[in-house]
Amino acid sequence: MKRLNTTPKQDGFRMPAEFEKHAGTYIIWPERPDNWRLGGKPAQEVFVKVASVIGKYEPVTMCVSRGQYSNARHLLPDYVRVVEMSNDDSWIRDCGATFVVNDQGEVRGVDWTFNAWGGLVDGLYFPWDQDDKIAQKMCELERVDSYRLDDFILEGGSIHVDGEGTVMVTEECLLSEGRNSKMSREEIEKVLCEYLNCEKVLWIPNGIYNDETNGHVDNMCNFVRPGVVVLAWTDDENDPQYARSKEAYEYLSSVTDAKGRKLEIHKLLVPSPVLITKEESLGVDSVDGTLPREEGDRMAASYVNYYTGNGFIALPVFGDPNDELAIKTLKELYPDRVIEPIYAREILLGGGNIHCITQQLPAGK
Ligand code: KQY
Repeated sequence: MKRLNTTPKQDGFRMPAEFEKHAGTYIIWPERPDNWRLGGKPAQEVFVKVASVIGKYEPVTMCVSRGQYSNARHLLPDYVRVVEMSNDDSWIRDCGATFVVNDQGEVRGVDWTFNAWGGLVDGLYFPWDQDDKIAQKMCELERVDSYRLDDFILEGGSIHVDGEGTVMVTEECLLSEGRNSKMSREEIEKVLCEYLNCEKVLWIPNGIYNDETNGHVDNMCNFVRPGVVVLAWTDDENDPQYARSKEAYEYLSSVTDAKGRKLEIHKLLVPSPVLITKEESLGVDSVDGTLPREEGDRMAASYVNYYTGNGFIALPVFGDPNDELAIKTLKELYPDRVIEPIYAREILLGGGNIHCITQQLPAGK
């Protein structure tokens, strides 16, 4: 498979929105004991659930280390394809390929440099070299050519596109010191527009409070369709999330997208603060260089971290009264998709949620 020296924009390829048709979904199996409690066993149960639900709607590929291959193959239904793939952890949204398509239905991959959310500045584990190879391996499996950016660090969870020329990011993440700190905001915009084939970048100031990814947009705001977004929200003015959501709301109300549309903004209330328990904290191995999980720490819980697929929404729920409200809101926003709520506390304990563990392969024509 070729590594290309041009850009998707030059070649007529664009990143499709997640709500466009998929050819499938990729996931990586969780196992590292310094991120997932009890050697990853409770998380594996939820990953099986996520893969099984998504697999009802579109083909799922589960990438699994050599050591976990037999266990994963045993636990997953036979309609999930299991392939052996070395990895450092299970966040394929962030380290995997961002796929782009052209009008002929051809698919290619964008392979950003991955540095575990901030490298040696404020990254979440070390090393991350196996994760940085995942995108190329996905492209090889799919037999598609790819664009590799050796000098640009980006995670897939830090961007959302509407498929019509708009990309949405947060300043907190894209301008963080551990990523492309030598580049100006304008230079970063240029790379995003060339490699996603966009015309306009929307810069939300901040993401979810205490989000260890430096505020990925995929936990804060998502495109329902072009011109329509959902935003994580709280009405509690004493919650540190309030100022973040309010600022985002004001920003999004003041801008237009690439097509000149004002945005229709729907608020999605976050659950009440979700804190790590003592038992959960004790289940995680302590390793120098990996972010510790301390009792009482607030996790970055948000319903916005849902995954949109062919005919469904895989929605993380937390056993909170706001779960029902999130289900109701999304049912109204997505009348043609089945809302699939999945109790996702175990994924949250690892630092992300359902969107962070899934990466879509777009359908060609
Ligand atoms: O995209 C994400 N939210 C992933 C977070 C990774 C956490 C690693 N411990």
